[in-house]
Amino acid sequence: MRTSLQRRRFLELLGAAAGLGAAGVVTAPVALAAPPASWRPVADDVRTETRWAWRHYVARAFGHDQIKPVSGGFEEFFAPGRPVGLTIVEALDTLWLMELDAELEQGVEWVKANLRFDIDASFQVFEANIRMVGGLLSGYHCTGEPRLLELAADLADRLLPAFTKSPSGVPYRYANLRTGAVSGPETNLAETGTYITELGALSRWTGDPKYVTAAKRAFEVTFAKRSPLDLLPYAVHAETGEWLNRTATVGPPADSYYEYLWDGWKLLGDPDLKSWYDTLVAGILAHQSEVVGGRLWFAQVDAFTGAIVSREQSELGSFFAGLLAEGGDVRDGRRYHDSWNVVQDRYGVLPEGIDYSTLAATSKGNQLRPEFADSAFSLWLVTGDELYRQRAKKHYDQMKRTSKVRYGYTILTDVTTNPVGRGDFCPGYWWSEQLKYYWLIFGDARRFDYRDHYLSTEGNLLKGARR
Ligand code: DMJ
Repeated sequence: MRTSLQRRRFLELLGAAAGLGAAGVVTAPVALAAPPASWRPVADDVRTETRWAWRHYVARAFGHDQIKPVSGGFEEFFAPGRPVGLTIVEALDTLWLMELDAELEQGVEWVKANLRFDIDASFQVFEANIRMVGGLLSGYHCTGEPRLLELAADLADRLLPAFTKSPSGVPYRYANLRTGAVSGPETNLAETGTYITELGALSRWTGDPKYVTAAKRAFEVTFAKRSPLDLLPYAVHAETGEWLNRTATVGPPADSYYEYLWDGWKLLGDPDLKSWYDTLVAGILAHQSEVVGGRLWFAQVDAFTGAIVSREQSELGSFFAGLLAEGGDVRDGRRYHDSWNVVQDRYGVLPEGIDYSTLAATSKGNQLRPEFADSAFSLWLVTGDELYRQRAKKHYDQMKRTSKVRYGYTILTDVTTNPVGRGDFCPGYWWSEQLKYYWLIFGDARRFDYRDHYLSTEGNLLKGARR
């Protein structure tokens, strides 16, 4: 049986096929479109794989940050010997969306019984925010469990000294969760500007503006120092707010800075954020885009002269295709995704880095990355084009073929060899990102509002849960 979403799209296609324009006016006769194929079995398979991997995680690594799915061991992400159940927190909203309610309950019970943040260790503020604060908030948004919100606020309070102790307002990279000591003043754009949606949601849900105010200040300071080309170098000093280099990139460690300008506008409706996004993305399109062999790429350039300094492109940059489309530039979003699709076809699994002038792999591993599926999902939502489901399916099939091991899914050390080289760990974001994107793009998830939602850079659902 076709799902309701597919049915809606089919009716839209019928409208197009019947030549009905926007106001129902007959335009031109076209051939009747075939109904879209059912993707339900693929969605069911994603759910089965999720449950299978969860059971191994519970059996071998429950409460630890990440499973080592080859050996069956585990490891912590933030601080050695200090687990915070990262995988559980990252998985909460994914389990809820998939209606894996028994597994979700296991996770929520673990969090309520065990998770405490009075830890004498320095946590990376950016990662703690997008993964833990975001994971707890999305868990709260989906389940309504108040303890998840309390824990998110407690952790955010322990991270806030990174902002409030900074003379410039650009956050330090690390904060000690117990003492509030901060460190790591040499930072970058992603670690400066990837807070506004988690902290904005927290401000809304707690009624305390201190979180969103801190996040916005970091944007203000850096945006004000943009180059005359409207570009930003990626390295910045937290204490002075001065740039530490001249190179602009859309990849790491800048990527989610741009994403959160758009996302902050989308979730919070702050027009400053949209205006800053528009200015900076216009600068990027004017000075960083380059077409090679008919394919669109984004060079690393000197932010002050526009001179190209590198044609190396990180796999993480592929998120930018979806962002462009969400931000209204569907044409360039499609073109950039097409470019990455050529790389996916060449290697099967995207390597971490390529030189886009030759498509040679400059970094041959793959850290079980979600970005290509993320932007396929965004483009599908914006355009309704089945092409993006087909690309996401290829991404999923290749992941199953190469990364599935005895106790779960693992990173790859070399995608260019046959067989591929494998590492031994499953990053937390895998639970929050690609599993969710696959589920939402192939299924017709009853608990997800396809028209009005917000998914963070880590795939955390902060708006759009249908409870
Ligand atoms: C995730 O933690 C987030 O997507 C982040 O913005 C950067 N990339 C990793 C996954 O690759």
